[in-house]
Amino acid sequence: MKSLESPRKHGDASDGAMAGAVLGARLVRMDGPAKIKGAARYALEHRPENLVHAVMVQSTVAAGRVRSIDKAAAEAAPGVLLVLTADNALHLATASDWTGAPPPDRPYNPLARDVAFNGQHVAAVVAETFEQATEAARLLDIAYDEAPAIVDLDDPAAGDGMPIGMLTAQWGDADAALAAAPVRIEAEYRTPREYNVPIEPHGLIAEWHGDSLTLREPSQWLDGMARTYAEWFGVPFENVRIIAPYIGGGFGSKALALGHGAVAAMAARMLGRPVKLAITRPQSFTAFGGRPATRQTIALGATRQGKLLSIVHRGANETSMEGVAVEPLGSVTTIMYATPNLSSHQNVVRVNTVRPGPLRAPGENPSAFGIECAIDELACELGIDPLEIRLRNYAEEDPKAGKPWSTRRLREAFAAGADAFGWSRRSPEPRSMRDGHDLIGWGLAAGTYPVRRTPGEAKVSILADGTLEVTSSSIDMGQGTYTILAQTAAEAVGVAVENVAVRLGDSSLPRAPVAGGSQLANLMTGAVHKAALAARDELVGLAINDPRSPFRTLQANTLLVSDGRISSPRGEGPALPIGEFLRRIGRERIEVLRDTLPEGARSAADRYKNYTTIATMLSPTDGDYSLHSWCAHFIEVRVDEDFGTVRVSRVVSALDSGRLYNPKLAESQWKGGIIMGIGQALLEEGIVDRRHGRIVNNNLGDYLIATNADIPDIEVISVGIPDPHASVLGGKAVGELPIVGVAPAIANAVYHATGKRIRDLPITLEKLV
Ligand code: MCN
Ligand code: MOS
Repeated sequence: MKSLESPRKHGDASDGAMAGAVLGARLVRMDGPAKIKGAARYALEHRPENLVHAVMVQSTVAAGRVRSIDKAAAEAAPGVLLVLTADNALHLATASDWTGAPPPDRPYNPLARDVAFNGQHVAAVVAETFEQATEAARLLDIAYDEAPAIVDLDDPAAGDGMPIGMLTAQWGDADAALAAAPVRIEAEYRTPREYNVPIEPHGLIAEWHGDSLTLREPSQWLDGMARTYAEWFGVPFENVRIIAPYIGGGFGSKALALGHGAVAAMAARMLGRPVKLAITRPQSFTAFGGRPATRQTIALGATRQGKLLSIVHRGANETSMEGVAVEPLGSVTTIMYATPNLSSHQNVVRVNTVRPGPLRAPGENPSAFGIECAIDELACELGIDPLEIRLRNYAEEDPKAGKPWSTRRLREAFAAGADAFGWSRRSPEPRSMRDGHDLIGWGLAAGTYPVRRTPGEAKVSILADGTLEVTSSSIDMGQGTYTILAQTAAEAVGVAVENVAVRLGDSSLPRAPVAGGSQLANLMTGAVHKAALAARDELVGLAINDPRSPFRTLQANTLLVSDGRISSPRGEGPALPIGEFLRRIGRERIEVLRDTLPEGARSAADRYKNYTTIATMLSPTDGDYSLHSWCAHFIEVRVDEDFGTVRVSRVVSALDSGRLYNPKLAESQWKGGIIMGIGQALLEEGIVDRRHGRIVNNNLGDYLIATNADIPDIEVISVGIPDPHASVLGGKAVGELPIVGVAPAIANAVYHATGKRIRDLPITLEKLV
């Protein structure tokens, strides 16, 4: 049995697994059995010798200054080794951000003196046990000079914010066209603060050996986070190793190194012992930010036949006092429909909150909530079917970039979804479909997510026992990376997928870019494919040329590799298992490292930049085409007429993610995203205590996410075709696409059921009764 950190065997490969090609087969997740059995060890489950425990202490005011921290009682408490505050923290350097822009030359202190939000880290306590550290943290006596805070987007003191010029989009004369349009609608749409809440909370174990730092920390981007730690502590990048073979979800929140990580590494350095620091669930609402609250106004001008003449869009999202986090609210608005006139602007508004971060489909998600509700409102205004109005305004090319789509199977998605859902049986009037006490509503919305591209690197080894090993510092937080990379290598070399071991989640392995922006599957299958083909070529070359090869006498110019055997395409001579061949020629292994960097961009500096920043990431419109995934959600709700409770009773979604490397896993991604979308539509909302700017529902008991009982059967239909412009193997983005459009489909269904238009999420019963 190999180490559990390199899951090797596929589980039950039923479900048509072996039917057809290996890549594209419905294999179960190869990391599944270790997780189900509890054999998979997550970062915080490790117990290095001499381990000590750190806990974070967070501010209880939203603005002002830490006047004093009396540490005496805490320092005297049993087991306490160190009490860290802004005053005795190690001097760290500010690290560059993820774009790689040079950082300001000033120190970085993860512990605050000046408080910019409630829940900001102000101190940490390290003790022999977690309980001792927790108890001592309670003994810290912290006094604040409290200042007035801006609690949220609606605070009168917040103002309109500042414009983000980069996000302005305009063509034609949107205001004039709107004023002249025969039909106009205008409304404001809002989404609240939403949180990532992955089931595996954040935290790490940090350990120094001399100037080398080893971290066990869940991460969506080992190389990017390693760069940040290296810059903070002024050590070479190669000295930082992050290990995370298993990750319990991230949804965007584990892409960047965070303040608590700096604190743990700092404490480990000061004490010369490994430090474990676990962020508690309540702290995870302020140790990093989720999706910021947003508001947008959308005005649509149209002909009486429902043809759009103008879109005027103004959006704003909240950001923190110190950072600028942008949730691009025009990302769907500007490309979903054909319109001769458009103007879209966005502001960010500073409030006293932790800096918001990415949460599954940042931008596209709230953007679609606005435009996909608005188009529904226009359809209702005009008495046109919501599906029909979307087809009348179908964008045949990218209206913003003026480039052709590489593939856009949205028409096919509408058709397949409508057919499976039975959309033609919808009675158009609101409140016209009911079942006893339940008002029934059918709603529709479309979604999209861009295809981003960054080069990747992978190593494929053919071992003496005939098995393959794929290694990469990319990660699997549940998406299925282990499995699809095994499938890719198996198919390219010609061995059974059961004979492929994949090692991921260690920054000492070949480099990989961020598992964010739904790009990893396409990038890493591309890199593994290239390395695997090269490994196979080397194998065949040896079989043809090596003096000890039994194939040498055939004088063939090529050989077949399939089912783990080498043979002649003409059927002459032996069919030799790969392992036996390697033994005969006395080779231990064939090892091939390949990357997909462009020619001439392989210098050490280029590689460093590519893997540790997003500077080299191509946008969906770099090149001749505009690259996006697309989807259409058809959703049925049942609203209890007396109580206003909303149940989602049926979901049919048709999605275009291009070619699927593993339909079972892609469908699981899609269903997961739709489930998150249901939670977003009906439940999720960070509630701010207006007196202290504190998130009051900072736990999974009060911050509601969808549970099994909230989720009906979900039918997902793939309408994608291979897209050669999007990626080496023809796939497009999968992970974030499905959440886009779910909330507006539900809001539209609720309107159809009740005649009430709810434009601010979540759609709770008090808004309906
Ligand atoms: N896939 C496929 N065919 C394709 C593309 C993808 O079969 N053409 C499948 C594969 O199983 C692949 C998965 O879909 O592993 C996701 O691929 P991709 O869309 O490239 O997304 P990433 O691997 O880059 O994963 C990140 C993405 C993001 S950005 C968020 S946010 C998110 C998401 O994945 N967070 C997740 N899905 C998540 N799923 C889980 N379980 N946990 C999270 O935290
Ligand atoms: Mo995903 S929010 O891009 O990690």
